[in-house]
Amino acid sequence: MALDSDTLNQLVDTVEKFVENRLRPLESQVGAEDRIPDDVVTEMKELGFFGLTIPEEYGGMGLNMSEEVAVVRAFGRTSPAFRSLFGTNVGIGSQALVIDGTEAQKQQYLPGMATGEIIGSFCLTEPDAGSDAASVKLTAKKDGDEYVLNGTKRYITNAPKAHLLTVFARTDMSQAGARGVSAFLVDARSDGISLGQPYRKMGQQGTYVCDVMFDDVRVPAENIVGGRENVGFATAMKVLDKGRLHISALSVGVAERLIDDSVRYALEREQFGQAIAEFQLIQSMLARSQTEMFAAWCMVQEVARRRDAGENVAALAASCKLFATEMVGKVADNAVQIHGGAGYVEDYGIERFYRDVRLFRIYEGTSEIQQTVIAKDMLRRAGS
Ligand code: COS
Repeated sequence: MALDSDTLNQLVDTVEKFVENRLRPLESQVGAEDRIPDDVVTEMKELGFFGLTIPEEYGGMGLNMSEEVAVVRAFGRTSPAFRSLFGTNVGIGSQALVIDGTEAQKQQYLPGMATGEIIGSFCLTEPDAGSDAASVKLTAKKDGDEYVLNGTKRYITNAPKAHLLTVFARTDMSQAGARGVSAFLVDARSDGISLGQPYRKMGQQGTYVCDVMFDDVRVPAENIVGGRENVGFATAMKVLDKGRLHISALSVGVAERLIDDSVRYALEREQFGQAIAEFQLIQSMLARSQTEMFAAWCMVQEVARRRDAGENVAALAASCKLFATEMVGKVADNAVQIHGGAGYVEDYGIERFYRDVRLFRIYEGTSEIQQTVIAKDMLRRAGS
């Protein structure tokens, strides 16, 4: 649905205040302890953040893409770990169901996801299937009115907390690529599922990521997303089109935060008898950061609008993710440079953001994969 502008402004305002007053003071604690305090999780559930994009008829807020990017941008102004907590419910962990699920599947799971009672995870990546996502090897063999799943999923965000897994598995063993893949809704507590140790990561402390192993896991046939075999790869790609816009908006929000911090520091810090903000080489870093952040935000808003209007935005979403995630990498690098020694040590939190944003260029499709998607679309158009 489209909210009226007052309601959307109120929602963004609520998020901005929550980020400012509640989350920002906890950033260094979350970074050090590698966990988000339980009372914050409860408050986020109460504020409805887990259900931002889940349709209203299932208890969510039903934000469209333009509204989602506005809210996610506001969440970008603090450590990405906080957004990750509900990010899979709002994004890749629920959207296969929202986009392609049957009515019965939606009714069964979406209300719980909207409240945060059910945490969803998206299980696509495997030890040998990352960028080449169509080559998934995890098998789902039909046995009566069930499927039996065997294999391993890797680097699964929120898996340690998940109740519902969207698992992409090979149902047609005679097809090596995209055509033989189906999406399943799997109860994370099913017999035969085990979890790896949570990964120790370069950044984004406070997010939970591990491997998920499937050993003869029996899943009812009715849990195949949309009730259709061998169309799961297209479902995954549709989910990722949306996810890539979401990560782009998040990148814009983080960039704004880092630019604000850099401006403040440049005005305070004095060298050679004046604030370093007076030096044109510092101004150059600030101006480039601001310009590229603004360009990314214009792209994100335009593509979100076009998706809401029903356009296929696969290549445009890839363009946004490529540009916005590379942009925030440069902005974070400039922020460290402007802060100098203060940017490299822990105290100001800048080095933490520098490490956190590195993931944006990797997950939900690397920068290289985004270029592949864009170029393939260009060549297809030229050929048709
Ligand atoms: N929306 C709907 N359908 C799509 C689609 C999209 N955005 N993109 C592809 N498809 C469909 C295609 O239409 C095609 O269907 P048909 O076989 O019926 O024609 C099918 O999916 C296969 O598409 P394609 O041939 O383009 O697949 P490739 O194997 O070449 O892979 C890439 C495409 C590389 C782009 C894909 O594997 C990818 O995005 N990889 C990165 C995965 C990723 O982001 N991983 C992160 C893990 S999740 S955090």
